[in-house]
Amino acid sequence: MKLLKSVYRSSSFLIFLFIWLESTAAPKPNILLITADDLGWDSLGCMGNPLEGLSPNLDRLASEGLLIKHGYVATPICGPSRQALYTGRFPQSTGLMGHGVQPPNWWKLDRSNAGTQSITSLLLQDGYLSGMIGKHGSEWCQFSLPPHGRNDQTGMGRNPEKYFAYTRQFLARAKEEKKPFFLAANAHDPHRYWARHPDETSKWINQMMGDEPWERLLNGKPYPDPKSRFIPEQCPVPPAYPRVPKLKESLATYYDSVNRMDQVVGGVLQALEESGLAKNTLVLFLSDHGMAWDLSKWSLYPSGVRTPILIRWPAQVKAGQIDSQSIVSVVDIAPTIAELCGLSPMTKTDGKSFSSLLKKRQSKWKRSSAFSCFNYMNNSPEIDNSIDSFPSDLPEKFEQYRPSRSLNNKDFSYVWNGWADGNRSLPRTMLGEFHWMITKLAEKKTNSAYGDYIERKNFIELRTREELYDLSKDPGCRTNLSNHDNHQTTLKDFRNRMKEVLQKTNDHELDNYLTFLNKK
Ligand SMILES: [Ca+2]
Repeated sequence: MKLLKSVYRSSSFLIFLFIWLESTAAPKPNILLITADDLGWDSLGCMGNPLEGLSPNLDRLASEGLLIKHGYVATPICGPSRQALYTGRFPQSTGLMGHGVQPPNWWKLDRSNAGTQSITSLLLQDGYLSGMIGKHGSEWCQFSLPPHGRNDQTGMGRNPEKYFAYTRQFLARAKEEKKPFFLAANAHDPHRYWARHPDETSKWINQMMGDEPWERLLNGKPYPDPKSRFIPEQCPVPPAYPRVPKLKESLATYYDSVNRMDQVVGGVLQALEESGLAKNTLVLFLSDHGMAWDLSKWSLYPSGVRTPILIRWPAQVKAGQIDSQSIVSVVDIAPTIAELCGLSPMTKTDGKSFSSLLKKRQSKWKRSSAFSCFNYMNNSPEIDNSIDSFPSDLPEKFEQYRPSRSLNNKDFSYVWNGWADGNRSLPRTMLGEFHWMITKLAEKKTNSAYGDYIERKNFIELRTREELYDLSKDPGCRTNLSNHDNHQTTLKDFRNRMKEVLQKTNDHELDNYLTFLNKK
């Protein structure tokens, strides 16, 4: 009897303890995920860009939390990069590798993406109020509220007022429903066409806005012009490109778009501030990949895949932290959010939680390099139906298929271009404004300022099978060291690591990579 009484007493105590712990447990954090579209990693003041007034809102955000300087996306084009962000999986794992028909038939023959989770759906199932404004993310993403992404709703993703208004409305609803929230606010700047760029025509705007009526501002556009008007001569040129006036003119319009993206972020943050929910809201900012020029977008150098990751969470993360050492991959973000929000660990992810980086500087985080890849821009139904199974010579059969794989860290960039044979070219869809500009400029060979333009033009089109760059000496990735005697140990190390990643993710290019290595 005594024993029974004691058992009864201890279970009552446990139940009481459980209820008490439940009621005093820290409230779940809110998540505000903000993304830029086609933003170069070095195009923010907090990342060292010297252009005055370029990104005041993001610079402030960085100073109020933790700035991780070496973040890397999974692939340098919109759709699959965002899929990787939300699912925590690389493109070869989900089959969502480009735009158009997804996944391709040949991928589905021996792989499946069943069981792929997205952080947005997991949070929704956990009781979060979830929503999205701007560019949509992933077919696995589900939200409490319909995505607020139409061009008339967001002013083509470039109207700060519209982002402010929707965020305010969304946060009011979260407060009313007394739910933690997840909101993805995705700016379309600085995606082309850039502000005041000659290609930013009313014809293009009308085309983008479609047939439905839309609100025209005084400038005749659905979005305001940026507050900035940067002077071309003062515009810094990223290290991959020559510092010539023609390029600076174009870059000034890019930087103006960066400034307007910063205003969009400012609007979203202002709405958060006014809601009174900022303290327990984890704000996370990153870009989906680099600037829309050749050697950046569509490329696997840091200019294509590196991004700063800004994290502010006043309740848990100390302000003023800068982490210049840690390497974080975009596939690490979803598992990190899952952990911080108290969800079960994601089961299918290719990443891992970096929550230890948020709480203490001396963390156990270990990632020596980040993997990224490129497969193709667009897969069409005709092409998809004409290819039965994955052939090792797919680049010959499908002009869009240009498989590249890379490993990046703060010291080196290693790239393998499985398609490059010295003759085969990148398709037109992967050749941007810079390529066409230098093609024109290269005609004026007499001008010594244009230097090695012809050589660069050929390199942009053809690349080479294997590349290795020492970023401390060569941040613009211009001197390929893969054949240099004194870099063979580094090269070997990267090859081994690459082999491991391709094996671990069951990459369809693994056999081609092994064949390449065997010939070495
Ligand atoms: Ca993009």
